[in-house]
Amino acid sequence: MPEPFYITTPIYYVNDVPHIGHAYTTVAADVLARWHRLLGQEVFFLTGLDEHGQKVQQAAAKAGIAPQEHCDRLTPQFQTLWQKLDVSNDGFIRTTDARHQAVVQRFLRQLHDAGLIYRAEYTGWYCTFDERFWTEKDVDAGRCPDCHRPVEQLSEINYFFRMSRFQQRLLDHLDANPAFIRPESRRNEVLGFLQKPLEDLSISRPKSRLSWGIELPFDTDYVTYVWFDALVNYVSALEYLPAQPSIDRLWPATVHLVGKDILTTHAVYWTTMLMAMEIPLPRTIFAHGWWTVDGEKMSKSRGNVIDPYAVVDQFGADAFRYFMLREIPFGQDGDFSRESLIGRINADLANGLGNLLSRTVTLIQRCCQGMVPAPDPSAMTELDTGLQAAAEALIHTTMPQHLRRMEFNRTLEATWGLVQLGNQYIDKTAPWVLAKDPAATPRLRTVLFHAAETLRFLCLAAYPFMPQTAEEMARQLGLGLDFSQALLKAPIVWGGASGATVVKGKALFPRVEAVATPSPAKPQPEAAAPLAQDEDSRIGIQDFQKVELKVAKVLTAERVPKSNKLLKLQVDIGSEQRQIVAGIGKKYGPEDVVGKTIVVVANLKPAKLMGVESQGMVLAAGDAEVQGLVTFEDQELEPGTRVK
Ligand code: ME8
Repeated sequence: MPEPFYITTPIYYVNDVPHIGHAYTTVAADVLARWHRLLGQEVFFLTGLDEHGQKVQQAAAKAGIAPQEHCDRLTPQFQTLWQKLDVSNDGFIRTTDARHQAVVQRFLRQLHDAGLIYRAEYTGWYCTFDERFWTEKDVDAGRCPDCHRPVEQLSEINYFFRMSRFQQRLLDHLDANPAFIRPESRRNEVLGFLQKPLEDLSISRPKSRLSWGIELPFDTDYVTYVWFDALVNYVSALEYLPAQPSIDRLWPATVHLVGKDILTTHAVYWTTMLMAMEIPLPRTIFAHGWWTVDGEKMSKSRGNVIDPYAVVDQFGADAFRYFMLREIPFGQDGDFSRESLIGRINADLANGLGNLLSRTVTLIQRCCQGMVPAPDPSAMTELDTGLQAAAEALIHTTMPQHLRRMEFNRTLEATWGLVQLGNQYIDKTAPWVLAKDPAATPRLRTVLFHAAETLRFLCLAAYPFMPQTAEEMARQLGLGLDFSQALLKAPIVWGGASGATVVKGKALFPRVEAVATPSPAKPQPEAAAPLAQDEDSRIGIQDFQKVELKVAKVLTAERVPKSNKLLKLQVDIGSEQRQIVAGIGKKYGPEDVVGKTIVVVANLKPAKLMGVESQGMVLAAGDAEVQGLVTFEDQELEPGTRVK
């Protein structure tokens, strides 16, 4: 039996509703959970809420309700979001659960009895926001070195965990286990942090200052520091949550996924706590990067917090999941903008994957009575074997390699490499041309089989990232795939799509017009400096990618009556024939352009010119007067080939 895969997210504070940052970590964990289930591993995926501490107490006070009521009101906001995002967590923990509190108290007593918790007076600089003390040398001009809010001097009797005792053991562990903290840059941060002597950790708060917490079992005047309470969730959950998780079977956790903001609490506090409790350490702590919005830190005061509910309602869960994991390498910081999201939806999802599925299903319906044909070995070419090899390499080699390293964006890049190859394959093999020649039937059947089979592999590759899309693809392809099964436990074998009855369905991803609502209200700077003219009119690559440029072959041309400027062209753009009205008639006559290989904009909304419908636009040089048509003179290019 392979080792179980136990993955956790941070447990989020319930001081406010969830935002895209919380969704990011949770979706990333979900992708790994789904992937490992496909591989046939036992998976336990834990998420939950951190309900104690000052932040929650303050939020409840602001709302004028008791802290527990505040937590109970906010909990569904997280749980419903996870449902909307198709998060498949096995466990959901709340730290106000009496069973979790009992485990925390047991650990506290154990450490106290072992002399690893002691009482002492401490004077230091306290940051209310971060709920922690800083020493004189840490404080930066009266401000917290972490959040930069003002700190206040406090002298207090508290209980301390002898964290300093474990510094060398932690260094030794880091040394012996290079993959313990990932990525490498974060490991180096922790090593840097451990260059300074490690101090003991205050693990209590006097009730006179903060009452919302778990009472210390050995002093009822105190509650437990929220981080000591919260971190214990990763093991307490295994003791009592439903679905019979078991600490013996599941611990040590395979991976704690966290944001870079809480690296130290996990890499130093949690690991030393575990050492003190004589519990083995997790295999990996992975700290990912930080999302900003339109280049700015996300914050309530800036009014730019992105509501994941609104994004999912507008664009769907899968588009959001895809974008978050495709846009930036996991581990690095990234910027969220509606423009980039829409760019990805149109370019990768609608024009890429959606187009591949829709043209394949349409062609199978049109040419093979809706049934995926079997290939004819005598009609095979290198194009087919190349496509098969690429699909097999993706599922059996590239995906496992990248996902082992949590390289989500590279996994998706590789997957979309296959999507592109699939679309190019259809462009090159031109099944609509083969369909016209009865002698080409064996080739036609072979081509359509390969396109459908590639999509079957793509279903499996897409599933961890985009579960709804994978289900819909499987449905349209007529594949009875049950994704709750360990479909990749044994290598999947090329050939399974033949015989399936395809069902044409709605577009996987309708194109999104970019003019929708702007990013959430962002206060405008009072006197924004005007942008330089050229800077203002520049576009990003995503804008350019929205324009679908394709190679086309001019089949026929004639003048539009009563116009000396317009020519009516019939062009082959690979997937279909189009009528395009072009304003090139002063420079060219119909006889000049027939047979030419030109470039057209294929995704322009149809328009009427002098009463004649035009379903696209040709590219030509010149301003008011056309000076030359963009053509490919000496290359044999297939109609439909993408121009970038
Ligand atoms: O820290 N970009 O909870 P929290 C990326 N309760 N990820 C982000 C993000 C952003 N802008 N904002 C939040 C806590 N996150 C503690 C954790 S664990 C035992 C206790 C994600 O509600 C990221 O995972 O402040 C980050 O670490 C976490 O939310 C912080 O959530």
